[in-house]
Amino acid sequence: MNSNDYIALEDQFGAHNYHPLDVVIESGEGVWVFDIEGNKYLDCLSAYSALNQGHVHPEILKALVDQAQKVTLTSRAFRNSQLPLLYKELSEMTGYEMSIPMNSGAEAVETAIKLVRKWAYQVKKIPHYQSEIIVASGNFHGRTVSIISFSTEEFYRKEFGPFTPGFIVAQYGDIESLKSSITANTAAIMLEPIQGEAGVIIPPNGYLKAVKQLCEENNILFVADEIQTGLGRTGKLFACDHEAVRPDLIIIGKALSGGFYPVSAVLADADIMGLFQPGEHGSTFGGSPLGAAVARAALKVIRDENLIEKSELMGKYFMEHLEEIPSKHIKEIRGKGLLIGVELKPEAKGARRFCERLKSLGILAKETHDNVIRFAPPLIIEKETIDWAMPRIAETLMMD
Ligand code: IF1
Repeated sequence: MNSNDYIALEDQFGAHNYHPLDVVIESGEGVWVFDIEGNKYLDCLSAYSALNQGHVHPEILKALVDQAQKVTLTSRAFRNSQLPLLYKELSEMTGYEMSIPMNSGAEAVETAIKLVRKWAYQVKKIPHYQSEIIVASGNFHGRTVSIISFSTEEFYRKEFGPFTPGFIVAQYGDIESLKSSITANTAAIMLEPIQGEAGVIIPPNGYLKAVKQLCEENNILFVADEIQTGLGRTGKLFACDHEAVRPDLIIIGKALSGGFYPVSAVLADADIMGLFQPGEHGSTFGGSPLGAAVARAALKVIRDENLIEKSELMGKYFMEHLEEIPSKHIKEIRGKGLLIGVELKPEAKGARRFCERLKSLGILAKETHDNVIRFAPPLIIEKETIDWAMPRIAETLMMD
């Protein structure tokens, strides 16, 4: 079977909820992936930052195989010997007293919403069921019905209603808009410190600090969705660290497993996380020994290989070289660490054709919101690899 055969199978038997580039990946190693025909590509998407540690990292693979040979799933009806160690290591690494394990990012966001609402009624004493969560325009937090209920992207919501109430949308990056959205029933403000899917949108300097202060003044929880930006992607452990802001809740996922197995979590201190009582929330696979072992190894790789510092250094190097490309199509280059967006002018006729061209030159990147090319390679990327990629990226951006 060649790539076209696989594509035909997918089109016939699979739901058409994606429009992927036509590259059929068969294997991966580090920053590279290989298609059915044996072509080699530099992965500049990293599965939307789930592969910060690179493809098939040998240490995470070993943890997965070793644990899979012992026990994979216990359910939370019983305890297992991996989860407590993950809890402890997460706490030591992040400074949060407690965490709760889930699987997908969306599930962890749902978990944070439930926890915030419980806090609203039990601690803030908001009348039942009046609590409100303020979110940002352009947000992306996942695909569940409650989460799309507060998406501002019509396409993600259209014909999926009725929707979940209790969410108020404020303008992202605009502190005044947040202020005017606060009521006596506001339980939390939830946002991405950098908006990934909206096109690598970085809020004005000082915004996160101002959000945190606003929350403190009004007895509101600050929830940061760091599913995409966390665990080193932006050159700090968390993107909020760039402004020395400590949210009340942090949601992580993606790179928490280095791409092996869906593992997500919500982090908080005991005064908040302690509100969940037995039976009030859970998941069959969340906190499984397999997931916990994989997550422990994934975190260890981030520490042992200094991926946070590498992300900062290589991100700078990548951006500097991008900025040297004299392309008439570029409107703006923005990013932090290795989360980089190249916004093209509307006249460039869309980012998709540039991603297609990059693919033909051996680089996989994905357009977001029509006009932005996102570059987010694994954090293990070396200078030499960026040097290899840059002439190809330049050639692509210089085309007519
Ligand atoms: C898809 C986008 C990225 C996320 C943040 C929660 C979630 C995500 C900040 C949910 C997920 C993904 C999902 C993926 C594409 C992707 C994406 F383009 F759609 F927006 F990364 F930029 N919070 N982001 O970025 O996590 O439930 O998927 O584990 O195909 O939907 P999940």
